[in-house]
Amino acid sequence: MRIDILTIFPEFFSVLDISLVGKARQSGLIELSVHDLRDFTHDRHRTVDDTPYGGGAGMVMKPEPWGEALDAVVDVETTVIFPSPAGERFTQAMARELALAPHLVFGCGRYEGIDQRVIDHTRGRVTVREVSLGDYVLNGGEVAAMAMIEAIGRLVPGMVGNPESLTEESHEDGLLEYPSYTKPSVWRDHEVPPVLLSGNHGKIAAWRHDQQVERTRRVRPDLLESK
Ligand code: JCH
Repeated sequence: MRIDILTIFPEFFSVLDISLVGKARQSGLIELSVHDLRDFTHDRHRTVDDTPYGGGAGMVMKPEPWGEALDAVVDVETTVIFPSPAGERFTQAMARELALAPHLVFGCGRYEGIDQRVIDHTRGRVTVREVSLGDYVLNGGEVAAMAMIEAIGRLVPGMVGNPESLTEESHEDGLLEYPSYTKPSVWRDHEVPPVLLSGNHGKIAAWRHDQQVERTRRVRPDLLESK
């Protein structure tokens, strides 16, 4: 998979070198390039923003640098993702779907966002998704893009170190995960649930499932409503 990132803060993405995605990059499974949007400006001040039509607070990202940057990286098989607080919600199912794409471009906005014509124009050419990480407001698309790249990158087919548990993880079956424990069996007077030391794999599986259901009912009852 190829990933291109368009941003005015390319240095943000240096952290990807040391994350799980770093391994996928070394193995050649993920080819990641970060592009500075200001390299697609032509004025002395490398301007990327301007005042909003219709008035209001803040600044909006100008369409011209975005048009040129997207022209430079997009081809027919590209999916362009614009992180946005106004997008559809990012989910594990979306991560799975996007992990199968040959080429992703993340358009990371700042200020109050990107001139909407950039998104509409791009949608006329390739697959475009405006995606929200969650119902809270970030200062730009970079942190959202990084979270999505980590969630997608670990699912890319052939990714080494994928545990067998990938299919039974949180949210795949609509339930939260069961709690995990390791040695020592007693720590600061807290015992590991005895069933996990019993060696009875049937009982262990049943207990873990009960824990999943109980935890989901307690902290995420919304996940049970669609079941
Ligand atoms: C972004 C902003 C609109 C502030 C600029 C680009 C994504 N889940 C999620 N939360 N926030 C984002 C996100 C993504 C891209 C950009 N901003 C800042 C945008 C606003 O409207 C009131 C406010 C935020």
